[in-house]
Amino acid sequence: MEPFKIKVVEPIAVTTREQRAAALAEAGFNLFNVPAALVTIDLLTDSGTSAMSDRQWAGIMLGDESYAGSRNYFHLEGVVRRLTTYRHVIPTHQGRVAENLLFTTTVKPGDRVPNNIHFDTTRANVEHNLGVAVDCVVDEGYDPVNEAPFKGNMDIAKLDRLFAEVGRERMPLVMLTVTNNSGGGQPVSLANARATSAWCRQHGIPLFFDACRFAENAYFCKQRDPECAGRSIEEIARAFFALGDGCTMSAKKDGLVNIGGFIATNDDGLAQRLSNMLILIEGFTTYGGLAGRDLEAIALGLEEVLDERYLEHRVGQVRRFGERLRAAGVPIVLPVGGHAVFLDARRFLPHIPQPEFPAQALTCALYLEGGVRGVEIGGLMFGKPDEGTGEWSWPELELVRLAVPRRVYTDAHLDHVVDVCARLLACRATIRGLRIVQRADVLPHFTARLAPLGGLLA
Ligand code: P71
Repeated sequence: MEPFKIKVVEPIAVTTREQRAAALAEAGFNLFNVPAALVTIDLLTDSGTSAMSDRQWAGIMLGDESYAGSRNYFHLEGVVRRLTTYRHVIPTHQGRVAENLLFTTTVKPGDRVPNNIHFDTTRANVEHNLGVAVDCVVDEGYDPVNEAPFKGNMDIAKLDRLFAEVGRERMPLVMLTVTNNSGGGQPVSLANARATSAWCRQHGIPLFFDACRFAENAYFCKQRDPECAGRSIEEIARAFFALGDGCTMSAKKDGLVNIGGFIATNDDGLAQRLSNMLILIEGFTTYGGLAGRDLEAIALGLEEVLDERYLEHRVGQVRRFGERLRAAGVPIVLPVGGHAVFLDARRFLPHIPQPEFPAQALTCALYLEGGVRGVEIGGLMFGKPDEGTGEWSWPELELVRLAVPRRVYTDAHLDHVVDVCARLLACRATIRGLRIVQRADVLPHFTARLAPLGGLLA
């Protein structure tokens, strides 16, 4: 059962199919353009959508809004130092700013940045600095039916190959994303983090964690790795962080807040450069684009998220959601990750070829059928035309992510989503693909407009 009771409630939208059909057309078949007031169950993201605790709301009232040296900053600094072992704690208003700071201060044109799998904002920030983002996850990370326990692991042989190709001078840092969002929210094992760290040390390359979901990753380690079984979540998390030179973090995930992030590191010179850049784009070093009250909520959220009863419920709810989908015959990525269930659109809609955006078509169908909003992680997000030839390259995976906000929905809400998926499965032959009408070059999925090629969506 939920290890909390519900103190504040918010009504959810009830819409008709006609309203949803009109909203989809208006939105250019892009769910980012649909007003939240027309969404019944919003699984677009687990980012910034958490319900805060009464303790966090009380903390909000203790916000110290001084420009410099807010007491909430020192609270956050203390919590992050203890958790991560990193000395320098630089707040940002969300994760991608931490990425922007990191890559603008470390990446030169032509540099390679390996990661298990870059999340889209991470990749975009590397590329914005004219670097090349290289995904080096183990092969099973791309196999949606392989039930290996740590499918987020880095493939050290892929790091070796990249190094042999470009050398130390072209590799300013290595990133490791825990859990591996774009690969299905799959965890990285402590042994793999250790091996990645040893590789980095051996080659003199800094290792940074993308720590968005570090607590969920630690919980998986505790469950699946005998080495971690007897340790607290905090101990496991600290063991990870201690292997690196720093981390970027969107606190909108495991910080259990609606806005916030930070970058932390032990590198004094880098911290200085990051701080200078922070002042240019975000604000002074003790608030980084946030209000004092936000810093307090993050400090408290980072403590709450380490509670094993919370994590057991959190990860368990997502797992049960996946199990019920699986029982209904819906093809999903296995094993179920920590923050989301990923529908495998290739198997759900085998009749739609990748250039017709099967995962985006499924995302639209889920909304039309039941007011459920997921997000496409496939050809719309990661496919792109070659600058010269115009020929498209496509990602390996065509997924629809149903991300579960923390402490927001009950299992009954998720049962509705399972029903919607089952109904669509029964009529899947009527779902047809989409074509692009309008597309931006950077992070195209946010603003793209599409049109249906017929069938259910037309
Ligand atoms: C997620 C998000 C947020 C998002 C992004 C794009 C479309 C929809 C929602 C953000 C992450 C992340 C990882 C591993 C960095 C960021 C950026 N994820 N790394 O999964 O998952 O953090 O949003 O605070 O800038 O829905 P930010």
